[in-house]
Amino acid sequence: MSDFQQQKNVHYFPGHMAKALNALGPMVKGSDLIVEICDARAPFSTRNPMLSSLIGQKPHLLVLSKMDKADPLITQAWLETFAKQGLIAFTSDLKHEKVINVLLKMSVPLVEKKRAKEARLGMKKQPLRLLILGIPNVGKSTFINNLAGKKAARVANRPGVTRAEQWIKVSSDFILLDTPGILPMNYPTREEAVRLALLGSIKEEVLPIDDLALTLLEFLKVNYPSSLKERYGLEDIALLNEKEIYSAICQKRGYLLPGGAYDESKAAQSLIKDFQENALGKISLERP
Ligand SMILES: Nc1nc2c(ncn2[C@@H]2O[C@H](COP(=O)(O)OP(=O)(O)OP(=O)(O)O)[C@@H](O)[C@H]2O)c(=O)[nH]1
Ligand SMILES: [Mg+2]
Repeated sequence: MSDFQQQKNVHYFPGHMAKALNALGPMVKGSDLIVEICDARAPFSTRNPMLSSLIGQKPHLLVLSKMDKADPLITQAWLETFAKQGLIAFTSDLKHEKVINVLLKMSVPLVEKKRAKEARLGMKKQPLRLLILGIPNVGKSTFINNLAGKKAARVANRPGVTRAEQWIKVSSDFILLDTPGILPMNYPTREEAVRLALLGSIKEEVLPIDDLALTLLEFLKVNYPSSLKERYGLEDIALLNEKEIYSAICQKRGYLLPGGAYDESKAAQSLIKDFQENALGKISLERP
């Protein structure tokens, strides 16, 4: 068994996923609209395909977070793909854009039934109860803060949810569960696990950093050669193998070990950091 397989077994023991999903049942039950968040740079790996069976017929909206970090053309292609699947989705920079208006607009078709029922019963329009769901690090808390802001008023517990959880009144349209539901990760393949680690959803320590960087480098070489060229001042990237690219980075940056050999580990680390901080530009790791 490879190191990764062994680690995988530690982190993804059987039954874990079903248990984690089932635990979300009461939260789902108590809400009107599920807001699933995934990372726009890898909307496949950062979603859990089991979610749809958990939420059944509940209205469901998908947010592709970190728009500011993702390749805009690829994000657009993802949105079109989701639209074809009948899944309402939008993308956002949750750190800098207010989401309430887009949320309001997107939720209209999803809650027609609820609104029709209220009208039939002569009831006033009730605020929608939102539940935020997503795997680790996709932006769930940022989304909640974005909506609720600092002035968020806490409203009483509602039946069906754990006492520790509070509903926050956002506006006359929305109330929000203050704790997001953490979705378990799908059992990732090695390739998916690398992406999840690069995006911070799996602890980087789970995979050797040199492996992460090498996979990233191979990917960038094929998909974003000009970003590599520009960032590190490289020529004819197609003619260089990975080791030669590392050497070139070390040379440009002065990453040398005592004795003068190239410090490839340092080049690997800075490659990952550059990707994560968008020093290589807007990069998506998965296309539809
Ligand atoms: N650039 C950018 N950063 C974002 C965006 N959304 C979230 N982040 C950042 O991503 C990181 C994770 O965001 P959180 O809101 O803590 O994610 P979470 O899903 O609550 O994470 P856990 O609680 O660990 O599961 C933080 O550093 C956020 O600032 C976004 O749209 N754009
Ligand atoms: Mg959080």
